[in-house]
Amino acid sequence: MDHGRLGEAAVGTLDANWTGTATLPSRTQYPHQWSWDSAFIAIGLARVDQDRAQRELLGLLRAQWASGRLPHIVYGDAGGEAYFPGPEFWDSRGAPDAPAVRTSGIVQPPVHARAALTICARAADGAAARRFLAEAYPGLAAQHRYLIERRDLDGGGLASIVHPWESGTDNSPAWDAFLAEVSVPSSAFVRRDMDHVAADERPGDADYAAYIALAERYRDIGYDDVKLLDKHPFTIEDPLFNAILLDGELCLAEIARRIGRDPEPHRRAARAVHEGLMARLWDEERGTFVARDVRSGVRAAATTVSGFAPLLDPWLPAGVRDRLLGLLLSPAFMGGCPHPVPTYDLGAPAFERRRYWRGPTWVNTNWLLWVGVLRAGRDDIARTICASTLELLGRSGFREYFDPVDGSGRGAHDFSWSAALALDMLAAPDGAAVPLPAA
Ligand code: 9WN
Repeated sequence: MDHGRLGEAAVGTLDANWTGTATLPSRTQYPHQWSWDSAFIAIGLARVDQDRAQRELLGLLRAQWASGRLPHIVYGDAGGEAYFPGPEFWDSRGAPDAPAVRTSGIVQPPVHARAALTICARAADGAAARRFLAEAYPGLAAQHRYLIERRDLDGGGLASIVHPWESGTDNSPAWDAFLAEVSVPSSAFVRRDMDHVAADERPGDADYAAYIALAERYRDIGYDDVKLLDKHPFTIEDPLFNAILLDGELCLAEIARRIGRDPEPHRRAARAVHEGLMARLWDEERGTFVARDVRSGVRAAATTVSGFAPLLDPWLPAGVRDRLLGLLLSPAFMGGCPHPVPTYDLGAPAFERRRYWRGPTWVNTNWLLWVGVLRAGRDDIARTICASTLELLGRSGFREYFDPVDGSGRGAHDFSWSAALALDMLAAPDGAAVPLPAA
């Protein structure tokens, strides 16, 4: 499909998923507002509709808890049966700091500060864009403060995730060994996620039961992060989540500078995450960053796409950066399949071409890697990632994820962030307009 038609189709998909206040990731599979989806969607919308891009992000921020927690789902009118778990499951209204609107109780990677800065970078009216930044900044700063103050569980400089859904890469093989420690029974429940998507493209029942059990555990301690180390069986430092946190702090520093606030606390916070990433998650032997259990110090054995996310870190030592780029280009990832970048090592025994987060290529991780390699000064790799992502979307449509070997689409159809990030890449394939805020 030529790029003009691809762009028109992307706008059509985003229009069809717009509710009037937010963009649903998918009308069938995910019929509510999701947190990091809205950030990616706002980045794409900023290319075609400033007003909607700003409303997408500001609307999400209105569902923020008083503690700064930005929930991963904001429930709309789709009805309790449309998606499981629904609002009753999370019982957010039972938490003292929750907002009036019904939400989940967990978070997702904080791509939102980058989204806000990107919206501003695309705005024709500079004064209006600064007003938008001033409106978004307090919520974004509170979101980051929550992660840095409440989720750095032992003072090591990194935020922990307490559920695979918080990673955004929910079914990643990186969680397998940690999930095996979670004792499941949960209450009885009915899965809704296979009503529209084939079972072999979704998590297995054992993983799903562990997700529900873990979410219940967190809910039942009242979402009280002080109790996590004692009472919660899944507290993991993830390289993707923390690299996005670092990048987000640098974006916040730039936003602060533009609206006359002090950028320094954000730069210091970014630097602390950098120190934590290097000290805790860099695996010298494997030449990549890996997830780590904050309680036991045990590291995940799986080598996944999340390990490349620290390319977003401008302080990465040259030797570390070059080893990461070597692995990225190797037959295990970009060099080993026609439709990169696979989310998991192509040669790993547990690699699966179709199952969500256990091998398929995703547009949001490609987009993050695109920004990461631009940050690393590798415009040549950025061009390759951009071209192959757009080729895949032209061939198979705005699917949720793709088989990296034959390029076929998998998961939900008409998926919003696939369309939105296509718009961003189509507008500047060389990444010339991607904000890379000063370190
Ligand atoms: C659970 C909405 C979300 C994305 C996640 C993706 C998937 C949900 C699910 O869909 O997760 O949050 O039910 O599978 O893994 O990254 O935000 O698109």
